[in-house]
Amino acid sequence: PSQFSCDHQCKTPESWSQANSGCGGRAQSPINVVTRKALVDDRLGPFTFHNYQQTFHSTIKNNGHSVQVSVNHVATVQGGDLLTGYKAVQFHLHWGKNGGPGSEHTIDGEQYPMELHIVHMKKEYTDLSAALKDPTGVAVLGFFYEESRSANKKYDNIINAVQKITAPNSNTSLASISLDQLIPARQNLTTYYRYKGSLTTPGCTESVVWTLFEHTIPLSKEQLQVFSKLRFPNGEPMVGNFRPLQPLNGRMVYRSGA
Ligand code: SG4
Ligand code: ZN
Repeated sequence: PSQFSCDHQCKTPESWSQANSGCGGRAQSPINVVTRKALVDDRLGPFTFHNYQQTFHSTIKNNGHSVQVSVNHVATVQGGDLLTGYKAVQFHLHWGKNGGPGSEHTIDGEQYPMELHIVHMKKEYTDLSAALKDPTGVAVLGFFYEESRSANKKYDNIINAVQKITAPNSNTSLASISLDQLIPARQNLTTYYRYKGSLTTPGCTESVVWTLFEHTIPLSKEQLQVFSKLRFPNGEPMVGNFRPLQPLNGRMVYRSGA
């Protein structure tokens, strides 16, 4: 079944597990990271990114749950104790209402206004459904946003495009975008948290190696508020598209040694 096969049977995240047994698993995402309980692990070294600087042409769409951009060229991440290389598939965001709390993960109970997920799969796979059968088949890099006084120019093209896709299932082209324009500079990517979890939407498959970077991405209040203009398929404003926190159930969260 497709990951959103339960759209009709289970309207709220609390009832997802009724139609999607995966969503009732023991290693679900998102979680609250308690930083003083995170185990510092020296194996969590720096990442190597390939082709993150490369610009590509893509489409940005309101897919009914989020804003999503597919990655149309081969960009990979390795290192950071990922064991193998993973290639970027797409990125999407989770946010709150008018710039209010909206991230999926929280750090010591703090919920940020927005969270970026760059979804990757192991290089050997050609589609995500195959990767989702592998307990470490998917690697999601998660980044938090913080409200800043000035606008973040690197997000101008995305923010402009978002204003054109407020209607559900609409899309528009992005002439030139790179993954690097989205994320902090390399030297700010050495501190991060790592744990094993799941997709945060049905079927909530437990095949995700999660990395959450400590360094935040600045966006102005005006830029954050643009996302609240988007609409869900039912006509309601697309706000609060984050899943509630899930229990750790004894899982360990690791912190990079750097
Ligand atoms: C969002 O709804 C994305 O739009 C989905 O992408 C994504 O599903 C889903 O979140 C779960 O991903 O990183 N938050 S998450 O765990 O990437 C997948 C699509 O609908 C499979 C393709
Ligand atoms: Zn996500």
